Amino acid sequence: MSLAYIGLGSNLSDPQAQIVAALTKLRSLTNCSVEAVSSLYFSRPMGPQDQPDYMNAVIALCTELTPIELLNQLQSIENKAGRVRKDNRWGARVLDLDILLFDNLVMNTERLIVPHYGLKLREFVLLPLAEIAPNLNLPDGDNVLGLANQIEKNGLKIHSQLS
Ligand code: 5RU
Ligand code: CA
Ligand code: CA
Repeated sequence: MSLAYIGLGSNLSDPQAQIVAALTKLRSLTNCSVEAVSSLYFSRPMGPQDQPDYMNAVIALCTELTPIELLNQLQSIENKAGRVRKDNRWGARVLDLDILLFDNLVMNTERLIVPHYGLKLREFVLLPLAEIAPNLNLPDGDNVLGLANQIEKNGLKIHSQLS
């Protein structure tokens, strides 16, 4: 069994409903169990600014899938939510599911980079992660709560609980 941390994001087509629906689908994945769920956060767009505000959350998922099998499942959920990959990289999306961490694994392949390359730079990842795993250390030894306490909040706020 492995423990993966997954980032959820949406800024189109009722973001809150998208995140809640994605959580339901993640709970129903076979050989997976959702171990922890952060609050739902309201966040300003990072990267391109000409897009709606986001909702973001992070969950801990206990799984017997390999990292690539998990990625395939996440992309299938994104696609079923109606995600269309346009040429505007980093533009608005109905659902984005990212593998943030997978045990203490470090991997860098064409399809998958773990830990997620943006993990330490994004308040909408670090704060929800620190909410559910403050004592967690990254593969490089950095502590999640320490990183979260140092990052600029950029207007990030808790929107609601996700049960
Ligand atoms: C550049 C910098 C590009 C940071 C990206 C999200 C980035 C976002 C999200 C919020 C993107 C990738 N902003 N911007 N939440 N994704 N708040 O999930 F994150 S595009
Ligand atoms: Ca992302
Ligand atoms: Ca992604």
